[in-house]
Amino acid sequence: MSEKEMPDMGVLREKYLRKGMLPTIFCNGCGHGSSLDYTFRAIEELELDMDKIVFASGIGCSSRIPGYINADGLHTTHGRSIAFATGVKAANPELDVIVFTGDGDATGIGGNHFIHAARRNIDITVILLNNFIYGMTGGQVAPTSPKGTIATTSPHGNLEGAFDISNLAQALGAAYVARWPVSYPYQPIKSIKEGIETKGFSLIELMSPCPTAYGRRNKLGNIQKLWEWYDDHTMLAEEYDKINDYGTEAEKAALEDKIKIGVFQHIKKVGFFEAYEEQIKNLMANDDKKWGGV
Ligand SMILES: Cc1ncc(C[n+]2csc(CCOP(=O)(O)OP(=O)(O)O)c2C)c(N)n1
Ligand SMILES: [Mg+2]
Repeated sequence: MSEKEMPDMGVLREKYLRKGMLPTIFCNGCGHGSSLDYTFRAIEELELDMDKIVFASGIGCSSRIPGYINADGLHTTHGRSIAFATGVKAANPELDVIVFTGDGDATGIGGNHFIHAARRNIDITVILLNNFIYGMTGGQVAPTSPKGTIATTSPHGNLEGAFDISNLAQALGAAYVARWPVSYPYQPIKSIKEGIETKGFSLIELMSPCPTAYGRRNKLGNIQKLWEWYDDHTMLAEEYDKINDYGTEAEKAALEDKIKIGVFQHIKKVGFFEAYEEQIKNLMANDDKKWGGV
């Protein structure tokens, strides 16, 4: 995977976990712990200084993650992690700011913060753990829950269409957008690394199984079944797009059942704070034109 010999996960957990916070609140089979491992691995491979990273999160099982990392972190209010992260980056653009958020946190109550941070190309990395449900509060339907989902608030099946957050981020011009199930061990690590290294707004959406609040009610309570569901319901972007362009009508219709995965967007563009610093520099250099003639 990398040129450098990597220590195994046990060594990385020893190095990066905040031991006093253990055990985690995660249920058996929850994918959120894998996302934490993948992040440790990405940080190790990039040889980042933990004193120069700040983690931020909102509320939810996924949002508990910064508490388990031995680095500075902000565990904020539901849906507001991106607003806090923006503030941290504004105060000190030297820091790498990494947000852990849930699908409910980022697409429901925090939807507008997400939209405008992506649109403004704020230089933060958002790791969004999508388990298709409000996990922490016991399984209410989320904006990401697939049609037909059985949840405490949709006991007869969800009638709404699911929110494709990666698609939205692309439309907003985010610099980096990728989606992977946590059952893929290598690609999430690579995407987290690329996301951190990309200037501007990065979204890494990780499909993270929730056997307790989502799986149990949807006949996918056994973790193996959830992983098989991921296998059956995901398709690599290249293949998906080919079918979408050249497939038969029947093949195209079958895409309705598939979630596209892969790296969707990787653009070189100036991040918001970089542009801001540049503007200040120019204004200082042209003091007489400071107000732009206004
Ligand atoms: C303002 C506010 N509204 C509602 C809640 C209740 N609440 C806590 S976590 C949560 C949902 C979290 O879901 P998600 O972000 O998907 O994270 P998960 O637990 O699934 O990882 C909700 C609605 C809250 N804490 N604060
Ligand atoms: Mg969730």
